Amino acid sequence: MGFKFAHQGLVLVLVAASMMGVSLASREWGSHHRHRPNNHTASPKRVIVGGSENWHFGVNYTDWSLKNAPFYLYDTLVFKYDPPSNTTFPHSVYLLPNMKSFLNCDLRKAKVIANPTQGSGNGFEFVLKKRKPYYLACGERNGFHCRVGLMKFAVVPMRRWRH
Ligand SMILES: *[C@@H]1O[C@H](CO)[C@@H](O)[C@H](O)[C@H]1NC(C)=O
Ligand SMILES: *[C@@H]1O[C@H](CO)[C@@H](O)[C@H](O)[C@H]1NC(C)=O
Ligand SMILES: *[C@@H]1O[C@H](CO)[C@@H](O)[C@H](O)[C@H]1NC(C)=O
Ligand SMILES: [Cu+2]
Repeated sequence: MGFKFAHQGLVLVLVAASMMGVSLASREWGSHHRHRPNNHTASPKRVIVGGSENWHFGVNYTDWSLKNAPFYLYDTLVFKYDPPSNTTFPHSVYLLPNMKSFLNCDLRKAKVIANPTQGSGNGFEFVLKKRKPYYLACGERNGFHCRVGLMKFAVVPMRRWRH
């Protein structure tokens, strides 16, 4: 009972950090992951967003990002989705400017980084080049995929120390 409660508390902290961008200073962010065995000498990884689910409506990508954290600088996120020629529900990838637009799925100032055709084949690759929060979402149906389809997540790449 007590353990389960404590565990849920930790999950809530992680979710809060992810959803709200709480204290995104790397020191704080890193501390949330101190219990994980980070391999700082590993080379950048190429991560398929959603794993075998790829990028589609209804997958909880916040949950996915928490389970796949931490991400490091120069890691590559790969977004895979069917092109409009092969699906009636195309997707896309937008970069949202800040936490508020992310929480509201407000696309007005968002930047398209991959249009509906760019996720086919080997997928669209996005390299995390800066130490800043990246707010990513599907932009289809004016934010409906983001809001209702849970197609959004935030990542803050950490520095990978070299020894
Ligand atoms: C860390 O990653 C490097 C490169 O992938 C690997 O050679 C090394 O064995 C890993 N170390 C640990 C402790 O997992
Ligand atoms: C998505 O996952 C997060 C983190 O596990 C969780 O807090 C949230 O409630 C989930 N959202 C839905 C709609 O299931
Ligand atoms: C579209 O679907 C067809 C038939 O399933 C498949 O052969 C083709 O490779 C698909 N094209 C793309 C771009 O995914
Ligand atoms: Cu979508």
